[in-house]
Amino acid sequence: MTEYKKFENGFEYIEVSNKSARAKIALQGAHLFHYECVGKKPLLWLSETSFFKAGKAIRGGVPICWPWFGEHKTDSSLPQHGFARNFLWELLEVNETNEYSTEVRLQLKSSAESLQLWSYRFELLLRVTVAQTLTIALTTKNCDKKAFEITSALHSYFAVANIDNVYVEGLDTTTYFDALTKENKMQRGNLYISKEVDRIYQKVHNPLTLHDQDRTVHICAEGSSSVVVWNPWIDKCATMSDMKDDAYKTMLCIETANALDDARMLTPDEEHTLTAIIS
Ligand code: TA6
Repeated sequence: MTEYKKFENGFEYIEVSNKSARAKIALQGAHLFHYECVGKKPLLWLSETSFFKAGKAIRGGVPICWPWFGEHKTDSSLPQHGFARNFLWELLEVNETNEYSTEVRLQLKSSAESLQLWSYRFELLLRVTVAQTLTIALTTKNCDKKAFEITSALHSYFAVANIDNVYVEGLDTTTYFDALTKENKMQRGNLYISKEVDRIYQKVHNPLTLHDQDRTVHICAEGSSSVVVWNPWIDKCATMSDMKDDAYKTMLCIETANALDDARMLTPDEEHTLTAIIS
């Protein structure tokens, strides 16, 4: 079943439910902000104090960072994480494949507004498959006459029971850029979170496993060899207007990305798909 809904302030989203799972996707940013399998806890974390208003990304779920990840390389006045998450996308199709799987397709095309921010013509297609496994596929098409480079991320916020009892398996011996110290380091063993973590792991070619207190979440990627792991911890969390002070305890971002050296160059008419497969 698919329902078209609005918050009181007119913020539009669609709610998809089938025999496997239920999901909510805002038209702004094609932003998946809820996903839960039947009989299980929500998979994605959503801030209790998130804004749901035009032009401000929802805090939680899976924001789409595109066509740059983080701060713009040369113009810090441009929005952090690009503009795709702040623009209104077009709902193309909801395909109820069967009772257990639904595919939602949303599109964002370059416009006079986007060309103000980034001077390339493009088409973005997001496909979200709501089933026992959640699949999120972001396809970029270069519709311009010149090549362009993108960095991007499916900035997934995962709900965890208690950050103190969590670890991420699968990053052992990979190198990462520590955005806090601006240093390159190597991961030794599993990743535990006991302070602010803001890391871009490079050359990751294997699935990751998020070990939560009472569940494990498997994260596979296609079209990506970089992973961002972020938890704001106490001090940074306290500075964020759309996160409660203790929110850091129940969330962890593990982001399927094309970041840093994993940036992607697209020639005219070329396409690239960044996919996260979460189960
Ligand atoms: O993905 C990690 C990160 O780049 C952090 O540095 C932090 O800024 C986070 O994204 C959230 O960014 P946002 O712009 O959504 O507040």
